[in-house]
Amino acid sequence: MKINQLAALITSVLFIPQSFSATSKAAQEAIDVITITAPKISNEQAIFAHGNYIEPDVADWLSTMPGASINKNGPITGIAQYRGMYGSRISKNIGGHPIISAGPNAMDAPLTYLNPVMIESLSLYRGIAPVSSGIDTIGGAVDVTLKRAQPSQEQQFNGMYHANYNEHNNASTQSGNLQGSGNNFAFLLYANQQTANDYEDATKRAIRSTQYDKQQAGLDVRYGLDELSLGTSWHYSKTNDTGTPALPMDIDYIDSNRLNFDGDYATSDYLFKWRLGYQDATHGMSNYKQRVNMMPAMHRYTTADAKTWDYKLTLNHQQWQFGIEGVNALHNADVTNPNNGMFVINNFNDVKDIRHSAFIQYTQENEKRSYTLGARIKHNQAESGDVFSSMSMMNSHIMSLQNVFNHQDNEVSDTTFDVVANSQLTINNSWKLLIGTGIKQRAASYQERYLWLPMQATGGLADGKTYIGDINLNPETAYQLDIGAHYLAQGFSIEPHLYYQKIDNYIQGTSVNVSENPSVMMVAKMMGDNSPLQFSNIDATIYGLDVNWHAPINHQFSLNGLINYVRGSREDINDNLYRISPLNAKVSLNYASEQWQSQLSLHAFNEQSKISILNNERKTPGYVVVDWQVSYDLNAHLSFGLGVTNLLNKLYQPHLAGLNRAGGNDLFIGERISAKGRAMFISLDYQF
Ligand SMILES: [Cu+2]
Repeated sequence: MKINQLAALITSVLFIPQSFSATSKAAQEAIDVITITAPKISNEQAIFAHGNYIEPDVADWLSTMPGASINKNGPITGIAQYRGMYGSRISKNIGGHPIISAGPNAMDAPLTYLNPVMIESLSLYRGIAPVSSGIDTIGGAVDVTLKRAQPSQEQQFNGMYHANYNEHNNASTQSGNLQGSGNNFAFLLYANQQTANDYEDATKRAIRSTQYDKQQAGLDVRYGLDELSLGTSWHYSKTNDTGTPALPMDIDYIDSNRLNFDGDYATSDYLFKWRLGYQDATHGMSNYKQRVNMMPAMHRYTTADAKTWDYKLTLNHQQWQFGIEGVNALHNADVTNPNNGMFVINNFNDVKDIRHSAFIQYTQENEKRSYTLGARIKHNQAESGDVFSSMSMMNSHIMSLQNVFNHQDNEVSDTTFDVVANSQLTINNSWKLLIGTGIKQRAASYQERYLWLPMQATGGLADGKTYIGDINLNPETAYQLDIGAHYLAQGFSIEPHLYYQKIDNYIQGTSVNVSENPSVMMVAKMMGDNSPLQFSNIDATIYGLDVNWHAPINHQFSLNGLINYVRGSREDINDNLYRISPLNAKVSLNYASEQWQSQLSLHAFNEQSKISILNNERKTPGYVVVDWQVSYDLNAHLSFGLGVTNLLNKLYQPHLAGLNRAGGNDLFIGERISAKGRAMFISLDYQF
């Protein structure tokens, strides 16, 4: 394989439905999947979007996919947003497993456990995700296929090394992997290191709390013979001193180990797959180590941990897929003050979030049409241990909240379900019609239920509001419709999708009622928020449009682009949903020859004036960013890259980046976080 097919810089997004195995191929046909394939590009596949090894946060790859964007709370803390939904509403399937964040503010959001070198491909289900794609897919599903060892009869040995350096903030990445196989066994070993200093915006203001330092390593061992394959893997991830300026604290450390056992057994008629996973993550964060905090009495250090078991078993037979899947997570988080040994708050204590599910999916296809029907039933169970705060001794309101929480029945369970129908209709040689509809449910997250003291531990909302939970929240129910058309002729293609969904019991903050909750109000005031919010069931509507297109110019040049529009509104009060991506469009000019590849891209964002008043959200103006990159393949082993991001050195504030919360910054507290000014990087790829 030529190295330009392996080029680290340019990867592709395919419109073709992805096939995961021979037997499950049929089951994928009616479903529209967009895939970013990390290393391999074959020439007949059109390039529709780009992922790259330069971004330290894999979540940033999503900005090249129609309908997707990223809520950015820090340089390596990106939360996936798809068509106006984000956080636990979007399922992330990573190598067959969910990854559960240890941090109650998702500083270790699932995609932060990845790095480019460990990824085979990143896919997004466009439209309404099939029930097979995850337990909770109300907002969509991201599916990450990890690189795995490839067992073979004959002996093989190969590997790769990637390095890049960015002069702007001294950012560097070094990663590599080694793979060996023979006698039906194989191993894959990888390691990755990413570090950077704080960056500066286009006016040379230093943006404090944007440094990062992350190391990852892993081993995958696999056996494969005839119908059977068996594998086990271990992933280690360690983050130190990493900023999250949009959140009330920064990452002091995140330390995690994941173990996985899996296997496939395939006969001519059946495909049986199983996955068993375990994750143990601990995480410390502070509001004084990496940002200036002049009030020692207000210094806080939070230690959080999560231990998670998960399983998934599936059986494919002809057009049918059956599966059972579940996750069992245990969460703790304690807040302390390093200057006061007596101070403690059990933010979350012994919180269990247990979800079991079973699904069935049927796919039928012929030349004219194909469709997929599926249903999943889910049992959601949650409970919490007793909580305590040292402040309750001095404060009757905190004592009251603590007593009420500890004396109520904290164990709840809900049965929820998803049903989905997706279909593709071939109209003629050029046109296809895609229609999807579904009803999806999601039970509340543990933060939404068990946040007993008004705090900002909200799964990364980063709105600066203090929240309180509600144990008895009803599950959300979304009624979804997606209509798309795909046109392809003479290499030109375009695929617009219109979507609409109405969500009953959408879980969202609403104003705390003072007469019902006087203690919440008093404690929130003490914490500096005069209008705290409580997670509540409201009704909401989300609709929009996304389009992607590709146009070849000649053998070397091509154009491709995206348009994304989403609108979300609350139905309980006259307000918009919070942190919704503004209207944006992206156009890229691509060049590819034997040894050279280049891409010039322009991403234009409209102002966002549809903001959530209740969440104190502020408008942002529009802007245009231009990026350019080039790579050169010296031979089949060695390749070099060079690029400039924000080429025009434009000062801009992405709407989804949030507001600065880090003291000692060149930005005021509460000012929108500016993006990085012009930055140049170089990269090197070697493979053998
Ligand atoms: Cu954290």
